[in-house]
Formats: sequence, C-alpha cells, structure tokens
Amino acid sequence: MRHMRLTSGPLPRLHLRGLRANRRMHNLPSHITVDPEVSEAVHANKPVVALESTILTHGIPYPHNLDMAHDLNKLIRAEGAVPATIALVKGRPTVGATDEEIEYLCQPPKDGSFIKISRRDLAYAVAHGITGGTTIAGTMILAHLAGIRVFATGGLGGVHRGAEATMDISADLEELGRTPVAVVSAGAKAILDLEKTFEYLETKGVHVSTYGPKGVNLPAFYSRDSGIPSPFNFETAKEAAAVIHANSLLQLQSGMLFCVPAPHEFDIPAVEIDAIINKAVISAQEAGIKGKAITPFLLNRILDLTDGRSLESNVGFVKNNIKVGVCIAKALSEIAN
Ligand code: PSU
Ligand code: MN
Repeated sequence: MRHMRLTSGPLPRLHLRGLRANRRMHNLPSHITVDPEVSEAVHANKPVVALESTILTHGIPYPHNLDMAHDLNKLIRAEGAVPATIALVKGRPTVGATDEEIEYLCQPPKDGSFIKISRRDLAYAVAHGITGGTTIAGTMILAHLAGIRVFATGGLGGVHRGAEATMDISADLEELGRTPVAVVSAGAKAILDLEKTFEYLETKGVHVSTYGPKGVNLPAFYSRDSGIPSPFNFETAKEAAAVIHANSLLQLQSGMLFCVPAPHEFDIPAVEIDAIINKAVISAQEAGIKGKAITPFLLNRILDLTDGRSLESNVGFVKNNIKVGVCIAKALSEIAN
C-alpha cells in the first residue's frame, strides 16, 4: 500500500493500489483505499456500481455469500460497469475490495463474527483497525467520498415494528436524508414497519420511486407488492438517471431510493411470508434480541423457517437490482458526458 501526498495545494493523501493509477488520480479523499480501476472509472465518468458488505458479513451465510459476491462482480462487468464492493478491511475504508478481500469478508472469523458498520461505527472501526461489513448507510458514506453515485443492494433498513417503544430506526434512513447517493433496492425489508419507514423517508426529503408504470406499489423485499403506493414510478434507467442528475444540480444533498420489485420467479407473496416474519419477530422477542443484532437475526430465522427459499429469493432479486443499477449508472454517465 502506498501513501502519496499530492503536491498542489492542501489536497488529501491517497492510499491507492498502484503507481500508474496514482498518477491519474485527483481529489480523492485521504485514508480511503480506492481500487485504481474504480477511481479511474469515477474520474472518467464511466459507470460504477457500489456494493455493500453487511449483506456478505451478516445477511447471507457462507458460502452462499461468497458465491453471490463473485456473481455480482461478474454480472456488473458483463453488463458494462465497474463494480466497487465497499467494506472496512483491517480498519481501512475500502472502495473496490479485491477478490481476496471479498473472500476474507465472507468467511466468518473463528472467534466470532465481523462487525456490522454503520455511520456510528465507522470512526471507531478505523481507529481500531477493525474489519467489518458496511451497511447501506456505511456504504453510502464511503461511496460518496469516492465519487460513486449509484449503489445497488437487496433491502434497506428502516423503522422496526414496535419502534414507538424501542426507537429502533435504521441509520440507513438518516443517511438517505443526508448523502447524495442513489440506492437501488427491493424496497425495505418486510420485517419492518413499512408504512412508518416510507413516512420517515418522506420527512427526510428522500426521493422514492418504484420501477414500473404509474400506480405500481412499493415492493417489500421478498414480495413484489407491499400494498403501499409508491410516491413516484420510473420506467426506464434514463428517467432514474435524470432524477439523480436533477438532485445533484439542485444540490439537494439527499439520497434517492429506487425500488425494484423482485422478478416473478423470486417473489414470495406477502400472504405467505408475513406469517413467517411474524414467527421470526416473536422468536427475536423471546430471545431478547435488540439493536444491530435484530436484522441479521430475523433474516437467518426466516431462512430457517422457509427452508432456504428466502435465500434463493434474496440472491435472485439482488442480482436483478444490480442489473437495474448498472443500467442507471450507464444512463447517468451518458447524461454527464
Ligand atoms: N439487505 C439484505 N441483507 C442485509 C441487509 C440488507 O438483503 O443484511 C443489511 C443492510 O446492510 C442494511 C442493514 O443497511 O441490513 C440494516 O441494518 P439495521 O436495520 O440494523 O440498520
Ligand atoms: Mn437498528
């Protein structure tokens, strides 16, 4: 790893992975390791799609997480963009993790697990040399620092059921309110209170739209239809890119959420999954699970209760979201070029 100080003015120090690339880099922030291919693409305004890593460290069990990570990286390249998996690797904020780093993140350490890194955890993780998976919030922060504007994943955190009592509201929502990155997802996880989640996003001024013609409802992660109307809809990647571009022209400084309903073959209708989710929520209450542990707990419990069907669905729609993310990133690079 090289540390390099740029000479002109108070420009930041870079941690980059190659001398040749170093010379081409400009204005990237200090203390972040950006893969040269990613920084080059950002600089040349080529399409880049960020990926999170909590889904690898906490969302999907080994070895399915590793298979999925490889598939997602390949898929992004095949569709014509540069992938940038974002994580904390031994305290280094990393944008564009290498295959080895991805493998390291996917294998749970023998003495426990990697940590889940959201906004509040970032500085501590850097200061203590910690490895962990970045949540949507954590990933948005690092993607934005590296100049990446599109990020695709599975599902957003949100307002948990019973939040009136617990105040458990994911930092993902606050981040969407303050960091201008477009997140492509299958909506918010159905384990949440979805009505409150979308109310919160409205309060925070976050653009939310759903793929499909006007009138298509918000999806609910495993289910195509949450029953909740979507504030807006988009039918082409170009339309989504135009919103991202306008958001930036207006300097709104907020994120945007583009929801993509799961493809039909991966849809688990709400009537089926709701009973399972309710059971999982009860198990979590019985086991006294709280705070940051609750999302991973519920996802794992749902996986057991559905005999793996939830996993197949999850991986299936993540791939679909990634394809949509690439199309949006491509359309965005065309607008700005
Ligand atoms: N989507 C998935 N699996 C996951 C998550 C999302 O398919 O594990 C993660 C995301 O990283 C999201 C996080 O940011 O769960 C939300 O956690 P919390 O509710 O504790 O903020
Ligand atoms: Mn929480």
